[in-house]
Amino acid sequence: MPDTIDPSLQHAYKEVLRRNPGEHEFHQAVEEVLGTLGPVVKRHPHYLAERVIERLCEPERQIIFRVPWTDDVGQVQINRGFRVEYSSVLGPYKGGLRFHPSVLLGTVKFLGFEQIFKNALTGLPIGGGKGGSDFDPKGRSDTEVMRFCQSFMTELYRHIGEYTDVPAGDIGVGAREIGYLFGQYKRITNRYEGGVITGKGLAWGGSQARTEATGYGTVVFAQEMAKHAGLGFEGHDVVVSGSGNVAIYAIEKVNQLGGRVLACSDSSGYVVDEQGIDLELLKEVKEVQRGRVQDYATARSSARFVDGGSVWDVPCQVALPCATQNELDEHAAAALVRGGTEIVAEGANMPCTPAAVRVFQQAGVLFGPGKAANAGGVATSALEMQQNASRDSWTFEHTEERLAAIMRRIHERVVTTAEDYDRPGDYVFGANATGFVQVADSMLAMGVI
Ligand code: NDP
Ligand code: 2IT
Repeated sequence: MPDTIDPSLQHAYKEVLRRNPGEHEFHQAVEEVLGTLGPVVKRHPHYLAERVIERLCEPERQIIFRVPWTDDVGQVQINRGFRVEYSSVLGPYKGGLRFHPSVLLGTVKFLGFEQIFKNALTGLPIGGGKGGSDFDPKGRSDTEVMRFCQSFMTELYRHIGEYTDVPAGDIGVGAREIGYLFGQYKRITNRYEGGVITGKGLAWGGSQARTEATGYGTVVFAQEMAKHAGLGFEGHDVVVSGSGNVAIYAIEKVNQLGGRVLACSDSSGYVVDEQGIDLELLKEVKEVQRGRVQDYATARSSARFVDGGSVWDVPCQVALPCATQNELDEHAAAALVRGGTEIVAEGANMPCTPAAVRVFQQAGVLFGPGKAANAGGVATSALEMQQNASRDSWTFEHTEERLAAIMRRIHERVVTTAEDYDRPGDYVFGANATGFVQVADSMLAMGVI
């Protein structure tokens, strides 16, 4: 039993291990949250008596289904689809879909568990859920992706709805996939129910600034962390991992705020560009050509590609992990500390291992966990739902201002809770405790659910 978990919560954690064998990422996400809740249940012992934590560790509903489809050469392919409807206490289940060959039930459960507390932090009426498939869109034609998405939605449509469960994108699911998914939902149900899915195109019910929201929000959160600690942001060297949706718009916002992004990556390696990443070129390579960061380096003389290396070897003041879970371990964290990193904000979900987080905290590096730092994506999804419900569409400026205000408010809530428990600067504690208390109190108000 990990000694990070307060004795009063160890039984709940043991049950999670027993009931969910082999789901290491889910165990890790639960351990991380339970590991911080000791002082909270000491102050509010009725959470223990009412078994709120045991209830929250068990998803409300888990859906697993077969996704058969035919590829371009006529071969039948079979994938597995998931939707974990984790908690609807604050609103309809809300969270993205991930299409990646590594996706297992435990992956979706870890992401759904995180999503409950993240969504609570946004202050908007959204519950927590997540879904996806072990389908790999890489190397597939548009028609294959379309057939896969249509088959996936042919099962999923019966479980979702504007007041029930509202999916969106995540790794491997962007505007193209959302279009195919929404098209099939509309066709099966004969309803133009815009609020059933978010991340839609701007011409058909999408929100301005949703594409940018996660990356922008992460950088706004990092800037708030810097301000709170009396540090600057302008002129800072920044390293971003990944080169997908979150990474690209994190880079864009760093540039707008006067920082310089020296490196970014994908699963094959990383690029360093001493002139700073050329965002237009990166967007062309990744968003238009669906290429690799190596192609970026080939097209730019100031850049070099490092095959298979760790992007965290590049010294920087601000590190923004924006790729995937457990991509930054304690060795990478130690390299960053040696290189002078002052702030780490997680654009991805759970990208830093628990050992890496300990290295940062022991070294006095400010560490913003994903639940708080990357909440701007789902928050703007909730703004998309608002616009759909009111048959309205806001300007980019208005939507971005709402996003920034939400990120500042999350920062304030997290900092206030941490101070209230005499743990100033502990963003991990602040985020978990704030999200948990809101969800727990709401659950208790609704009885034994
Ligand atoms: P994308 O699919 O757009 O991009 C993912 C990026 O991460 C790619 O560069 C990809 O490289 C890299 N990556 C993925 N898996 C691995 C891996 N196993 N090892 C190394 N690199 C990897 O996804 P997003 O940008 O949308 O998502 C990135 C992270 O942000 C995820 O953790 C997601 O859960 C989180 N997130 C996303 C939100 C959103 O709104 N999209 C909101 C909040 C969090 P490659 O192309 O080589 O696979
Ligand atoms: O992890 C996340 O918060 C997302 N992938 C976004 C979810 C959403 O519903 O916009």
